[in-house]
Order: sequence, then structure tokens, then C-alpha cells
Amino acid sequence: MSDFVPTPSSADIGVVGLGVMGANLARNLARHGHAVAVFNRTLARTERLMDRHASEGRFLPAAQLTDFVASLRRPRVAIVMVKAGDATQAVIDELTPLMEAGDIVVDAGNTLYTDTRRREAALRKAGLHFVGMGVSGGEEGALLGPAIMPGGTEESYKRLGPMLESISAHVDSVPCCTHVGPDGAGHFVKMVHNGIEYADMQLIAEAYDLLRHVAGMGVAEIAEVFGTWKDSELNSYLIDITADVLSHTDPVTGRPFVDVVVDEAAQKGTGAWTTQNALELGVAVPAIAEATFARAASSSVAQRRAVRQAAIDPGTRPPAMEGAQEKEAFVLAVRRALYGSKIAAYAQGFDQIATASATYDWGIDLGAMARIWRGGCIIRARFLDDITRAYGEDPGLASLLTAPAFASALQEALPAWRQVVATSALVGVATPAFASSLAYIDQLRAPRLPAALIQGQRDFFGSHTYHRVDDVAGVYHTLWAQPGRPEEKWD
Ligand code: NBP
Repeated sequence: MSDFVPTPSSADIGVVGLGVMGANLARNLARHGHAVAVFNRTLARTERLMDRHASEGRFLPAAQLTDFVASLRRPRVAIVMVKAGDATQAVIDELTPLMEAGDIVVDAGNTLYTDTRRREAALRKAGLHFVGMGVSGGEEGALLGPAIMPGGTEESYKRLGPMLESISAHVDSVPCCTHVGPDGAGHFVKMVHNGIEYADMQLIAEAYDLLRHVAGMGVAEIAEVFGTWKDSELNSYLIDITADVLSHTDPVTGRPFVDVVVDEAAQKGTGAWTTQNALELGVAVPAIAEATFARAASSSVAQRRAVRQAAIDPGTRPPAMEGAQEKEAFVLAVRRALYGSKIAAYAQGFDQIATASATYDWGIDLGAMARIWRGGCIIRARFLDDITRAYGEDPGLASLLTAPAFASALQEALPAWRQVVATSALVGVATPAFASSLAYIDQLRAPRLPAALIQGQRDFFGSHTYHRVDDVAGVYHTLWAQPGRPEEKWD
């Protein structure tokens, strides 16, 4: 067995937890010239890293956590990259008594931001900096350049930032890493990033479903369409991989790969976290919520079987789409609907970040978030440049939908988008994210909403009061049970 006792105070940074993500992050740091202390609960993982990758840079492996901490130069930086939840808490509890005031503990796992806020407050009391850090891009990103979203203090970023920026993805020579904001801001932004990712994936899946089951196109034909979309306003990593997945043939059966995969989408929870948080903050994120629910519906196996067996008729029989011209027009309409829906989904995610930033006083630079998502992460896309530009031109944008570039893109998309949603409803192909994104736009642009009626109902049954259009500050209640229904002003 290795005894691994590293030289004291000689590592620039350390990584605890050498699973796929931790090992790759440590290798990325070492490859960029940083001396990296490494420690894992089970020594075999540390040994494996050293056996396979010691030549990639300067590693300082430790068999004991005390030796690991002693090997870090001051102020010490230890990145914890273990399973989120109890495992992360256990490592933090073990690590922090060994650290000194001014040292920095970084949690790079997918932690819920409220846990990060709690831990940051606790470690601050002990004089330590606690940085909740979102890392996106999966195992390949961790090794070759992820998008990195660190929270915590400005002071901690001065020590940590240059190292993180060196290992992050770069687009146009700009690092995909920036200081997001205090305490839980980094993990919050990573959570919403994942929520947007859910929405983007669902929208793409709906586009595929429409081409397949409304236009009646074959999988190979659809793969070609996605291939052409790579060079359009939809250009993104997710469109790229969709074209690849659709063009893949199952080697066992010779059928399209997508047809041999069980159609139940799994989830690890960040979509649900984003949706739950949006409900708590009172922010409308229907595309993210519908994407999360769509995964749940797909996995509701018993319900799906029962309803299928009930053989409920779709109720309409629209004519089949046969002519080449008709098909081509539909493909273009779906592309427009997809782009419009995508703008709506991102507007929702950015609205959620803006609301949280105001609620927690995080001061998040929204344009910078779009900038650091341009590389390394799953939602990387050309389109993010437009978002950065929109916030650059007007940092106080109430909604991305109103940025001139997006407003005109929506205007162009709307007629086709309405056709696509209407057709899907007639044919009976579910498009929850397309349809709810369209409803989101229509709600926001409506001069009057039926919310006024809801306020009336609430006042009727629960005396919940209402404001009047001619006195928006006043609080009113109608005495519904009294003759003539007199109105009272309560405030
Ligand atoms: P895992 O989430 O599978 O965690 C494995 C690591 O956690 C091992 O080093 C393991 O040590 C350690 N660990 C556990 Br489990 N319980 C521990 C404990 N009580 N004390 C100390 N160490 C403990 O690894 P991963 O897939 O590399 O992910 C790490 C983090 O990165 C997670 O929070 C994940 O959500 C996040 N993340 C993952 C991805 C991705 O694509 N996989 C992307 C972005 C973020 P052992 O070897 O002794 O069991």
C-alpha cells in the first residue's frame, strides 16, 4: 500500500474526492501547471490516479486528510468534489477543523444552494471562506475545460479565480468562469443552468416528435434536418448531439438507436429544484417546469399503460402531411417555433436568477452568466452571445423578451409557432414546452389578464381583497353577501 506523505505547504490547491469529476478536475489543474494535492477516502482511487496520470503535472497525493491539508500553501484552497448531500457534509466536517482562518473550502458538487448558504454562514463564523461552485460540462468538461460558477466572497475569488479561469473552457479567449456572487449564488446559477438545460432538451425532443409524428418523417431524415439546424440561429451543443444521436443506428437490431431506447426520461433532481425554487420565489418558469413534468409523465409507466389501454380517441383526424412542399414548410415552422420557445425558456431562467439576485442581494451580472455558459457547459450556444449583448446594452432589462434582437425574433417566430402548437393539439402530439412557452409570451403581452377575475373569486370566498385599476395602492373588499354588494376600502 502507498504511504503518500506530501511535502508540506507546497501545493497550490487540493482536491478531495477523486471520483470521475474530482479526478478530472485535479488532472485539469495539474495540466495547467498548478501543484495539486489529492486525497480520497478510499486510497485505491488516489493510487489509480497516480498510476495512470502522475506524468500529466505536479500531484501531491496524501493518504491522510491531515497530510493533505498540511501540503497546501496558505491561504489553503481545498476543493471538495464528492457526492452532494451527506457525503459533502461529512467531508466538510472532517476538513474544516484542520483549516485555519482565511483558508478556502470549495464545494464543487451539485449542492442545493440553500445548503450552501447554511454552510457558508457556519464556516464564516470560523473565519473560513466557503465557496459553493457550480461546475458544468460533465466528466469531459471537468478534464478539458468546464464552465465554472463560483460563489463566495470576492476575497476568496482573488486567490481562487486565476486558477479556475486557467482550467475553464475559453471562448474567444475569454474564460467561462467568473465570480457569480456571495454565498449560494454560484450553486443557484448552476441550478438554473440545469433547469434551462431541461427546457432546452425537452423543446428539442418536442421538435423531433413533431417532425416524426406530424410530418411523418423518418429518423434519418430528421437527423439531416437537425444537421442543417447546426448552421442556423439554433446552433448549439444540444442541437449537435441531437443530430448525432438521431443518426446513430443500433448495431444489434439495425434500427434507429432512438427506437430501441426505453422512452422514460430519468432525472437527478436539479430540474425539480429549479421548479420548486421558482414556485417559492413566485417566478413563472413554465418551460422548465413542463420539461421536468414531461420527464415525470414519461416515467409514469403504470398510468401510461392504463391510459393507452383505455384507447381514448384523439377526437380529430387531420389530413396526413404528404406533399414535399407542405413538409418543408412544416420543418421551417417547427424551427421557428423551437427558436421562439428557446428564447422564452431562457428569458424565464434569467428572470429567476434576477429575482433571486434581488431577493438575496447577490448582485449577479446576468450578461456575465450568459458569457460563461458559451463554452464548456451543456447549454453552450451561439445564442448566448446575443443574451450577453442584450444585458450589455441594457443591464436593467425587465425581461429578455424585450431586448430588440429577441423581440424581433419572437415577432418573426410567432405565426409559425402558433400554427405548430395548434397542429400538435389537433393531431394529439403533446408539446407541453412549446405550448406553455407560447402561453407565457401571450400572458406577458396581454393588456388585461383574467387574473382580475381570480382576484374577484378570491375576494368572494376568502375576503382576500383586491386593488382597483383607479386606485392601485388601495386595498378593497366587496361585501358579497350584502344586498347591493357594497365595497369597503380597507387600507
Ligand atoms: P460521485 O458523486 O459518484 O462521488 C464519488 C466520490 O465521493 C468518491 O470520491 C467517494 O469516495 C466520495 N465519497 C462518498 Br460517495 N461518500 C463519502 C464520504 N462520506 N466521505 C468522503 N468521501 C465520500 O462522484 P462524481 O460523479 O465524480 O461527482 C462528484 C460531484 O460532482 C457530485 O456532487 C456530482 O453531482 C457533481 N457533478 C457531477 C457531474 C457529472 O457529470 N458526473 C457533473 C457536474 C457535477 P470513495 O472513493 O471513498 O467512495
